[in-house]
Amino acid sequence: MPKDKTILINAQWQGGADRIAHRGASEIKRLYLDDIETACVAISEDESELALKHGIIGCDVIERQTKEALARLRRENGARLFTVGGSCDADVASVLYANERYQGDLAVLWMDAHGDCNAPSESRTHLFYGMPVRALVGDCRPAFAQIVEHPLKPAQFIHLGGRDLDEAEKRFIEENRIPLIPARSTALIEETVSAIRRSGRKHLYIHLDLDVLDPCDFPHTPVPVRGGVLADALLPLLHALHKAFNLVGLGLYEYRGCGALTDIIGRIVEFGRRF
Ligand SMILES: [Mn+2]
Repeated sequence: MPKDKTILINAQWQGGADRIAHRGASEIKRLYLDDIETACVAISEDESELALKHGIIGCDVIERQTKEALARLRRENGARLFTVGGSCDADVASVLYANERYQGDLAVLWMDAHGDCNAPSESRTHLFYGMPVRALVGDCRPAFAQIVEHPLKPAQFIHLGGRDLDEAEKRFIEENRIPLIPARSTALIEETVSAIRRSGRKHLYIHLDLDVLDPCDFPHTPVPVRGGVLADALLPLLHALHKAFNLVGLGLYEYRGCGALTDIIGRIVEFGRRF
């Protein structure tokens, strides 16, 4: 029998080459998830492992950790998962696992101020946290060729809240007709539900980069961008999506620890534990 829910701590930080995301994941584990069994991915803290390869900073260590995270998720065999990161790229393993488990019948809602969809050749920074969507669709080859055995299709993605996109990212989103829902849509829930419905997929995975939120409401993230989703709109959206779809995964990323409990993280984690 599969375990119903896997809670994975994946503090991978190498995608942003900044250990701030590692500390953020550890803080969420310590302050919000100390009373519950979690699976932890072993993450290197060695800053000498950030060599550039295949256009990706830290390619080797990121590949190794992603493989380990995926193997761990397969062993845990949860029907649903709640992952706490880490930088956005830590979600590659979790999305791959969900897509594998539900045999491609999966829509991925990518909630993020950024596109996260540069190919290695398009990226100016070569930081992998700007590339996870392209890794998932198999566009980071030769990197990840052995890990992404069954790439997702761009049509599985819906983007929400993107407002700081590079030109190459805008092109990728347009050419693949990926729906891009504005953070301040006056019909945020309806627009999101209908975009996911149009994908034709039955299962839903939500990638939640905290920088999708407006920095006035939530500033504790490494790369804040003005004009985000209002904190009061986030939980109603998550609950509405849970009601409308078969929610099988949630990933929470890019927390810059502030050393104290916050209401919004508390509510997201509570949702992640319960859905
Ligand atoms: Mn991101």
